Amino acid sequence: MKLVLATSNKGKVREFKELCEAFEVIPYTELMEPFEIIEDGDTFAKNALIKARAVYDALGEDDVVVMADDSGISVDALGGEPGIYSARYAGVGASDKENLYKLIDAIKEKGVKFSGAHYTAAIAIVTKNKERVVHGWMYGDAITEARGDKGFGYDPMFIPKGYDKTLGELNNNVKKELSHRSKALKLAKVVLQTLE
Ligand code: ITT
Repeated sequence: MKLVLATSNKGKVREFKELCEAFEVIPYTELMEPFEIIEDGDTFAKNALIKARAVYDALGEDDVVVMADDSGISVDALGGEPGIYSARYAGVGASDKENLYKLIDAIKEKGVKFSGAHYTAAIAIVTKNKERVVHGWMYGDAITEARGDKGFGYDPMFIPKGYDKTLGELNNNVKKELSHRSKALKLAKVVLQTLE
């Protein structure tokens, strides 16, 4: 069984590989030219399914399992923004840095130094006969400065609950243990076992 990951985000690929040591995950970008997928769903789950289905169809093989991750950060002081728009918060094609500093500025504009926040990950699994979506969440605070360079995306401004450092500063093992992605992936592994 070939397990293909429908993402072109290098940070996600690195984390999936670390979290899936027992089996091989192949990013679809190693099998074909990456192509644009319009993520026009109104939930993380719908967008994860859109990505997984698009790559499954493009591969055109029956005996393949495709997994996709749609994720983002939701900040309480901003009414849950950017949420599903996290990747394009500073505009379509914005870099991780541009998104990060736009979010820092948006929180500062509310007149606070930090806000409760959480990450969500929806992982979709698509095979010839089945489609499933599982979720994971990580809670903590979004702060108004960037600290550290570990992780990716919004990690330098996110302090997980129970810690006093950002995911940019903490050892990678902390994120591996606590993250929205690792929690969703634990459930995804259960789904994968039912396919075998
Ligand atoms: P693919 O669609 O190709 O998977 P993407 O980066 O566009 O890549 P999403 O649409 O799911 O993926 O957007 C996720 C956004 O949320 C993106 O800006 C990430 O930087 C951010 N994000 C998601 N998980 C994160 C994490 O674990 N740490 C930091 N930022 C994260």
